[in-house]
Amino acid sequence: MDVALERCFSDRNSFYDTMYYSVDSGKRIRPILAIASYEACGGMDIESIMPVACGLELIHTYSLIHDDLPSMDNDDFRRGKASAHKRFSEAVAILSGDGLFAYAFELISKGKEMRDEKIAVVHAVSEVVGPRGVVYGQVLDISNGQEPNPKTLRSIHLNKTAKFIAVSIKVGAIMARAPKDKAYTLYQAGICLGMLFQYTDDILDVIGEKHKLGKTPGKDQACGKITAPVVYGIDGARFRAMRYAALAKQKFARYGSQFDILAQITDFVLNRTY
Ligand code: GRG
Repeated sequence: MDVALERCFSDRNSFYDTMYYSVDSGKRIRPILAIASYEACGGMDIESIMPVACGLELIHTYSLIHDDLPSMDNDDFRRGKASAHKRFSEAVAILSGDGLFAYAFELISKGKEMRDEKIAVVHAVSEVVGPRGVVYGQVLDISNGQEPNPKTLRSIHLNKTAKFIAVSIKVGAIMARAPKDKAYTLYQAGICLGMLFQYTDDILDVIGEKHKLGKTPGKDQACGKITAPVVYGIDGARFRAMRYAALAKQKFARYGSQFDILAQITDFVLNRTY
């Protein structure tokens, strides 16, 4: 994955180096999910899913750059190093995010083969990262004065994180030409995995270590965020995380042992320390 991403940024103008600074490192969960789902759905041509997988990582990186900006979460540390606005400037960080967002769709849509599938991927991804997904989730996340209750929490987690993780799995199914109902069920499994992902993110913000996380823990509490530990307590959050993991695995298991890898990724997310 890292090599494929590196290739997307080599031999281009110097701004690609600036953008690559933020892309370099990270867990690569979203592209890994796309590839795992593609292969589990019977996809055989890794070259066809790779640009889609890279595009997902670029969109995710864009969201991290903008999330760290002083006007958003104001975080100086990301992926174990200075965040983009600290390393460059706020203006360059904003432009890096903008550049990555556009470049992602260029990569996804490039080439004459599999036009219909690529259009479906562009549609599915743009739907969940926009005002009915990540952007909306971020608006909720930075809004003050909301009631810290289960409903608000679910809405933030679902939009900010879960839909994007779910679509990463769905696009693997689309590129493998899986039946629509299978892609839909996998998306639902991905929602459970995505909720689990944000639960563990919230928990790690309380109990995680900076050198492992590569980002600053304790930010949620400092910013008065509505998180799973705030709403349910640490033990309640852990319990619910386990329930989401079990639900996700149950849905993956429906499609047989080819999907074991997605169950294993679910366990990794449940037990992660970074
Ligand atoms: C339109 C995509 C888009 C963004 C604009 C700034 C913004 C709106 C949204 C921020 C969304 C955000 C940062 C959600 C948090 C999701 C999350 C848990 C991020 C951490 O992901 P990891 O742990 O990070 O996968 P690494 O560094 O490992 O890739």
